[in-house]
This record gives sequence, structure tokens and C-alpha cells, in this order.
Amino acid sequence: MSKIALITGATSGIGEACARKFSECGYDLILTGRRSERLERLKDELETGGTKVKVLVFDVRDAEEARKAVGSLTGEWSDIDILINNAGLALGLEKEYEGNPEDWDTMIDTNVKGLLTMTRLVVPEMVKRGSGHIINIGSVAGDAAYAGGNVYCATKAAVKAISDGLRIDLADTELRVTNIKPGLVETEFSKVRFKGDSQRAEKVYDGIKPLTGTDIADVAFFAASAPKHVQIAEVLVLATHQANGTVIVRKQ
Ligand code: NDP
Ligand code: 8X3
Repeated sequence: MSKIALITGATSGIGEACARKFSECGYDLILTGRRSERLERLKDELETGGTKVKVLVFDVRDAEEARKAVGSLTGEWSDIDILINNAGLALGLEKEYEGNPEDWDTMIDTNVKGLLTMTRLVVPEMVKRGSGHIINIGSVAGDAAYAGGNVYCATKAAVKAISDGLRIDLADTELRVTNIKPGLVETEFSKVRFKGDSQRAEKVYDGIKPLTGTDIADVAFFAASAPKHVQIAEVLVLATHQANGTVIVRKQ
């Protein structure tokens, strides 16, 4: 069996692109998400190319479901080499004092607690085996808040702190921790943020060539394939005409 990467949120966007990249580069894959048909379709496609694929359908917000899913992995499938904590979302762009507390819960439970749940389930085995790599998908949104970003930005600032903390806790091991912080990436992210309003979602990418999921997957693979003594700790990846979370130069 080849090296194994477990990717959360592999049904779309950055997670799906990571699945394709790591498959092309010889990894076997554990693909997770809630939309089982999409995962099965991707599994069929990647298996045609010779990759071994296991699908685990669960919601990362449900720690018990996650525990059962990861616990169902037996034999070689439990030797996970790379954990890509990618599942996540933003909901809304309201002012903080007008925001929807249910949306806050969803973002915090997915982006922060879901990522912690997966880390807690997968990393102890890596420590026992003495090797492994955790790649967290943070965001430029975690560097500084932007208008209406409030709680989403807070979750991505938490991903930075959680990645930094884990890196400290693993510094006496061979394990590595990478926090990748993308800027604008054209995926289903904005459609989800604006709850299905495609026109509003498309406007986010008006007048700028955004990143693609593949651009981020390439960075994740670069970090994963660095020599063992090299830990790519954090990477900020932006479209050329984006300077930070708020400065975006758009062509009219
Ligand atoms: P997509 O909406 O295209 O993909 C999000 C993925 O997360 C889907 O596969 C979805 O799977 C999964 N997901 C969401 N909620 C849950 C849940 N509760 N349980 C399990 N899986 C879940 O967006 P992106 O690919 O853009 O987003 C991926 C990550 O990248 C997120 O963490 C996001 O915050 C981050 N990011 C995105 C940027 C962008 O501009 N697009 C920029 C910076 C960071 P399913 O719905 O099938 O469960
Ligand atoms: C996603 C990038 O700038 O839309 O994290 O928040 S942004």
C-alpha cells in the first residue's frame, strides 16, 4: 500500500483538488464529507487511475460520528501519513452585532471543533508510529478581520493558533504541521457563504483572476513532499491582485 492521505471536505473545491493531486502523486486516499454520492463518484474516478480509495461519510461537527468513522479504519488504512483538515465554511457577511448565532455555531463547530476532533482522532496514531503530517487549511481571513468577516475570521485565527500549538506539542517528534492560508479561491465557498445566491457569489470574483483549488493542492503537496527535516510551517497564498484580506485590485 502507498502512503495514505485523509482529506476532510473532499466533495468540492480545495479538498477535491487535494484528492486529485495526492492521487496523481501516488497516495492512497481516505476521502470524507457529508455528500456521499460525490465522494463515491470521485472514488470511482480515482480508482480507475489505480489509487486505492476509502470513503467515510460523516459530519465533522458530530464528534461521535467522526470517532466511529475513523475507528472503522483497520489494517493499513489506519496508518495515515497525511491529515488534511480542510472541511470548513463561512456563513453570511453581516455585521457582528446583527449576525445569526446559528451561523456562528456552524462555523465554530465545523472550522474549529471539527478540525480539533479530527486532529485528536488521527494524530495519536501518528505519534505512536513516529511519522505524520497535519496540513490545516486556514485563511488570510485569520490574519486580520475584514468587514462582515468577524466570526469566520475568528475561526481561521483559531486555526492558526491551533496549528502553532500543535507544532509546539509535536516538536519533540518527527511529525510536521503546516497551516496554509489561502486568499480568494473560486470554489463553492461563496455560494455556501451566501446560502445558494449564485449571483452574489460570482461577484466575489469579479474583475480578478482568483486562485483555484488546484493552486492550493499544489502548495499542500509541496509541503508534504519537502525533505523530512523541512517543516513548511505556514504559507499565505494570494491571487496576484490580492494584497491581503481587504486590498483586492479589480479590473473594471
Ligand atoms: P467548498 O465549499 O467548495 O468546500 C468545502 C468542503 O467542506 C466541502 O467538501 C464540504 O463537504 C466540507 N464541509 C463543510 N462542512 C462540513 C461538515 N460539517 N462536515 C464535513 N464536511 C464539511 O469550499 P472550499 O474548498 O473553498 O473550502 C475548503 C476550506 O478552505 C475551508 O476550510 C475554507 O474555509 C478554506 N478557505 C477557502 C477559501 C476560498 O476562498 N474558497 C480561502 C481560504 C480558506 P460536504 O458539504 O459534502 O460535507
Ligand atoms: C476565505 C477567503 O477572504 O473570503 O477564507 O475570507 S476570504
